[in-house]
Amino acid sequence: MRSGPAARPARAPLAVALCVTLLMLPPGLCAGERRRLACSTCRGIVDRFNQGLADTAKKNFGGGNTAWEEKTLSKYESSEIRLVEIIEKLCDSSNFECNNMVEEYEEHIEKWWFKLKKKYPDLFKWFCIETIEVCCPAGTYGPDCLACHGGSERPCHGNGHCDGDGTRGGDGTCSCNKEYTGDFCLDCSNGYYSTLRNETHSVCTACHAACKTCTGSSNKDCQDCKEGWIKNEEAACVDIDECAASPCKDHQYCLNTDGSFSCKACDASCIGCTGEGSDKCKICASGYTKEDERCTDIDECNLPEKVCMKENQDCVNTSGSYKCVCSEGFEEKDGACLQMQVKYLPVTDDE
Ligand SMILES: *[C@@H]1O[C@H](CO)[C@@H](O)[C@H](O)[C@H]1NC(C)=O
Ligand SMILES: *[C@@H]1O[C@H](CO)[C@@H](O)[C@H](O)[C@H]1NC(C)=O
Ligand SMILES: [Ca+2]
Repeated sequence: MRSGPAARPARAPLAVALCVTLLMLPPGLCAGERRRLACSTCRGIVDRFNQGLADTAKKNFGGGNTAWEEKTLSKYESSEIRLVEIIEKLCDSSNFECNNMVEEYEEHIEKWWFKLKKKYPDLFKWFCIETIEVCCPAGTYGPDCLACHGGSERPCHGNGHCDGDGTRGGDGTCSCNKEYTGDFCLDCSNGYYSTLRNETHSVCTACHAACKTCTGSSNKDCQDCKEGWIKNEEAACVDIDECAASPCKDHQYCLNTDGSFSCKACDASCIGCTGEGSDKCKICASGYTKEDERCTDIDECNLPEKVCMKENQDCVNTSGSYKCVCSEGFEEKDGACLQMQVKYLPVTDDE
């Protein structure tokens, strides 16, 4: 049904020029983008309009309902004052597209407010779709609101998004959800198999982690194994133990995982290891010694033979080594630990 003046918005030449030069898009595509934008602008205006209706619904009329109030309330309800209040808040001042659209079509909104809103209560439908023709009904797209691929009832069979859906832009083609593929989002993507398929519905479910492609849910239903998996005697895809081939460096150990593996650094106390921690060392690193199956730090400061030989020098045990430092009150000078010189400020006594 068509109602009201149905003039198409005039394509502003400036906007088209901007679109072509700034976005570097072919003019055809650009017009489609502009039509999509126009619809979302219109949708925004209608949302704000409805918000404005809600915000002004009880305006100035708290408390009891006297006869006077009821009369005035119903007068305000469809008054020009209320309409103006709502229209004032339809766009943020910085929103050029919105302000432009409201300015261009304000008469339509007024006409709807005073004459048509009882007959056409859905402002979005009346204004955006049927009157200024910047949007389409859900499930349709393009200048003539054609049905999306897969039909307007369930565009893309409910398994994807129809390009331009609900706008005067787009081309109606489907971008399918990751599980689905094909022009109509009925086929299963690689890694998914069909669990339901009839004329109108298609449901695809993820294969087992081991499969690249499959016909069912288990690792025996794989057509091809995913990388990192291999077919065994029972034709099931199973994890490859990459670690069996010792792929890691000398200071690393290998960790096998489902479908993959990784190389991890050995503990600092090890030279070579078979796993995480100081209890998995092949050999202990220098400064460490095996103690209860673990490579533990040697306390060089506690060896029978003194390691820090200089006078006034203390030994400090560190992980994998030790340090020789001057004792408190002594400082390093020319390779020796000398008593610290306490410096006194010269005292001036001028009296
Ligand atoms: C197709 O499957 C869906 C989902 O199970 C079902 O609702 C629908 O009735 C089926 N249609 C036909 C034609 O069998
Ligand atoms: C110092 O030596 C002891 C051995 O008695 C050791 O347990 C400790 O962890 C070592 N290292 C440090 C940094 O304290
Ligand atoms: Ca593996």
